[in-house]
Amino acid sequence: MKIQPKIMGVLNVTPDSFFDGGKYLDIDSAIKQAQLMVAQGADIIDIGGESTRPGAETITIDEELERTIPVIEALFEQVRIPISIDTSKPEVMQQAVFAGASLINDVNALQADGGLEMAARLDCDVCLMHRRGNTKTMQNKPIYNDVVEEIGRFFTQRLEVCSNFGIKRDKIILDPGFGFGKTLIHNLEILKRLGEFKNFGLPLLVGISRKSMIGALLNDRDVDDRLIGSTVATIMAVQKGANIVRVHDVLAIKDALTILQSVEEERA
Ligand code: 7PJ
Repeated sequence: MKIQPKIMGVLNVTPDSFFDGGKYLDIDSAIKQAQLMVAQGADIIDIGGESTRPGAETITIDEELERTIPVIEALFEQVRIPISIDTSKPEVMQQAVFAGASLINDVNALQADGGLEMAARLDCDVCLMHRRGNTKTMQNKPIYNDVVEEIGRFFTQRLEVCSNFGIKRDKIILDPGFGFGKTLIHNLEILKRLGEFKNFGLPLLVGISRKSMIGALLNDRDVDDRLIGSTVATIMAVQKGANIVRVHDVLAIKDALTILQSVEEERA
């Protein structure tokens, strides 16, 4: 089995993201962190200007542009790997791509007004993530009959809509959206059955890194102490077919993947 997943390093230029919020608000520290992640083995850098943690405040387009665009411009000059923009706002997608981003990572799966038209026009890669509700409502007791089946149905619908808008299927990446409107048990079921999403024949992206599901499984472990748990869960996702892993801790994940790949390929 050939396992060649890509590592997407998270770079949040926000004051309030749950793990790295406030750390990379100025351009210099953002660039330094991105360069560190590249040196550690990141294949993609994902820039986010708006926290999507449960209950987070929404911000204006201008605020999101001010936070993200200068960082993307600087990164585009200084790093040689693809830059992804974590946004749901069409205006931010556009300016981010003009500034050098080549992947739109939308936790809202292009459901904002104008999102589909913009993604079609920009003609770059798009990650469609599943979530239930929005950041304010998504943790209100989500109920699913069969969570994997329902996410799959959502993917089918969004792929059809994307196709109608002229977004080519080979540009699309799917993500079941761990923690977005799911209970702990739903998240476990999604991870266990992740391989079922391979039926779409598209790359799968997963973001588990330091999420509350890891804390919950480890006796409410604080976010700073979830590295081992999130590394193990991320590697399990890779073994079940994840092609891109969105992580805060590039070095740990790179090491874990190196071990996994060496064993699978029986070579050093
Ligand atoms: C995800 C994301 C995820 C994708 C966030 C966090 C919350 N984008 N953005 N997938 N999570 N595609 O990092 O915990 O799971 S923000």
